[in-house]
Amino acid sequence: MSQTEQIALALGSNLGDSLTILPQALTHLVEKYGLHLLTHSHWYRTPPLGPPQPDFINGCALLAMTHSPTDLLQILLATEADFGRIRKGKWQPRTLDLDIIFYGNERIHTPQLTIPHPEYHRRAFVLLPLAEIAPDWCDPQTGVTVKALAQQVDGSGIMMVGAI
Ligand code: A4P
Ligand code: MG
Repeated sequence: MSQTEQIALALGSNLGDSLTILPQALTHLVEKYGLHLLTHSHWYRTPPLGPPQPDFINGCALLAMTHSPTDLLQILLATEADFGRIRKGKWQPRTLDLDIIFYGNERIHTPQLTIPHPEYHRRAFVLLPLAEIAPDWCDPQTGVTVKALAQQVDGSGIMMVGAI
């Protein structure tokens, strides 16, 4: 059995009933795949980064599990598919996007997986919810805390919408 790792997950949705889909996706990860949910953030309505498309609902969660990074990615891709995600190309509206931000203290660079997530440190829609639940988590590459990164991004237009 591998050792237990803590992971930080970013969740996003801008198609369908996003405020129902996101908490259901967390329940799915627990009930179908045995991941242990430690905590999750509030849900936030966020303006789209990139081409014009509907606003997103975003949030973050901390989970514990013994899966390897590649097994975890397969679980996340299968969960996205279970929630009706159809891949039509980059930056298309989606019912569910699950991105691994941190996997313990590991740094991973393979064709399939980059951890820490390569863009998270620029994205207010990840950093604001993540700073709620993991302000002191240090980026394994730079040593900078989530709280410090969150203070450097422009969070205008981002609104908390959901109850915990
Ligand atoms: N992959 C590599 N590293 C990771 C990782 N750390 N976590 C690979 C998860 N996946 C990772 O993902 C494509 C492949 O990335 C995966 O199969 C895996 O092998 P995808 O979800 O199909 O691709 P995508 O999401 O369409 O493209 P991309 O580049 O991941 O888009 P982003 O960067 O996720 O951006 N605006 C707001 N406000 N909120 C959002 O959530 N999201 C996007 C999508 C654009 N604008 C947004 C939001
Ligand atoms: Mg993704």
